[in-house]
Amino acid sequence: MTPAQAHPTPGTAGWSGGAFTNPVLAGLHPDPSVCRVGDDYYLACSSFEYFPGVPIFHSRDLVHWEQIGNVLDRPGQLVLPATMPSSAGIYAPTLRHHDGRFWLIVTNCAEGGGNLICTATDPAGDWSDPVRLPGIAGIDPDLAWDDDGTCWCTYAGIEQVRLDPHTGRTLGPPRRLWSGAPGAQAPEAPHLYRIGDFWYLLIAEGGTERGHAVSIARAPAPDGPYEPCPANPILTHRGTNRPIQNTGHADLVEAADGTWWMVLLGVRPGGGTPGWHVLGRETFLAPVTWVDDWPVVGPVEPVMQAPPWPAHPVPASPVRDDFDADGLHPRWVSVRSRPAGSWSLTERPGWLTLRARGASLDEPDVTFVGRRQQDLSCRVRTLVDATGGRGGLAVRLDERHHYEIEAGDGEVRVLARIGSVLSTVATRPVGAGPVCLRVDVVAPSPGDWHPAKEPDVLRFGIEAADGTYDVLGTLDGRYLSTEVAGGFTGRVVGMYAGSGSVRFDWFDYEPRDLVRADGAVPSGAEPGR
Ligand code: 6LW
Repeated sequence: MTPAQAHPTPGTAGWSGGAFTNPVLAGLHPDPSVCRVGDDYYLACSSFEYFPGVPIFHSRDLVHWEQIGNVLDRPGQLVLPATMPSSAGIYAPTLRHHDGRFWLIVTNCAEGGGNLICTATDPAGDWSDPVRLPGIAGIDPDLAWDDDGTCWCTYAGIEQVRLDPHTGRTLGPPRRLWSGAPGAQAPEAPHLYRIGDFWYLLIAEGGTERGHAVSIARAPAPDGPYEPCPANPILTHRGTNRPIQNTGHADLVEAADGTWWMVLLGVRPGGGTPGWHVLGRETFLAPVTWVDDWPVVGPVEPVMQAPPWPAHPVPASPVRDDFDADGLHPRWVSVRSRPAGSWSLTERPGWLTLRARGASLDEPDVTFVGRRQQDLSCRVRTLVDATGGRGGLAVRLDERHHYEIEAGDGEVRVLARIGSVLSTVATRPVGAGPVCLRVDVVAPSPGDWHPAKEPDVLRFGIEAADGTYDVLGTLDGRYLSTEVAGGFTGRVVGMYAGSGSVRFDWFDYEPRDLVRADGAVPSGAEPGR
């Protein structure tokens, strides 16, 4: 690990001077699957223990993406039981458009889950109730249709079976296809495409950590025999000091102009060695060329040459959600479920009211409404009225790794849960009435590196009406990283209730990639999305 790897890279997708910045979908957005309909692109990601599940995005240029909904947004479509560990749940969708409909196939890795298909004519929803696929026993399912209408489902292993996608019935026994490099860990994430004279089988191998890679094989027919690409793996960053690591789990799409593109997951480790990534696995974009009928993809860089068409920026997400709308924006997620009665936008109009179930973020059924942390540095605040209970602002990795600042019983507390250790970092008496709780997440400045340097620090405190910030506790961010917590997710920041009813007037999420280590924002800093 070199100091170069410690440097923050641009986190906000943008497009200027003929270049775009990666990731194109920052924060916990792994396992991207993409399809094109005319000039419109659609993309879906994994969502694990969060409800609603499978966020779905639209773009006109492959760089700027706007969330248009979630595929699994009704309790009837998605049950994630309290017994389910975090990082289980919804894994690795494939999104395709076929026969006038969008098809989404995905695995629910929770008890009673399994593989399922939902369809929609409008990808923003409503999506159908799931068709269950009891005959498909692996994760990462893919759907592809051949010319005679046969539907092939290919999944991790790599195995394949013919499927009736309308009923979920498999037709014939599954067959092993090809498993990447002999002995490679975790052949998974298959996607099957008919391109020219060949069927191509794109897979991930090497595991989703630093050894992650993308490989490909081709065959004259969907069921083989498959010939591996002599240049495999066609993409990997293993053993390099590139700022983007763990590159793998890819999907291909042909643009309307005939150019080819790859979306894939990667991470941005920060701090010293071994490097900690805190935002989860993110979605990156890279151009693809073809040589001898094999796809060629270069290293994935933080800044890359823009596609050869005009940019189509999407509206920036507002910094503030005032909770004045009739419903919650699709970006808001809850842990496992969001039952009626646990939240309300009408109980006190203009406020989000949360009613406690589990007593803390240690509990699988905590009442929590949050959004993905998408920027290496950011400022998050919320105005809380805890007169009727106890609750506040949390940065969550999972049940065993979370920091929070909470109000209740006449005081504000900063709490840190790291594995089996729970610490009250600070307490401060406060007067009656709403209090503004704030956390500044600050990544180190470029050049500020030493072998054990943390990836970021989190400063929790109270903001007064005049903007004065009283920091109560500063915590090391490495303990809210995937390398420490394990699993497949990243940070989610949000509001929770630990007892009674807690009301939130507004919630601000402000990218601050230019925040200096001392917390000051240099003049000219863009507030961002
Ligand atoms: C997913 C697998 C993977 O099923 O991680 O990186 C798993 N790839 O394909 C969970 O996201």
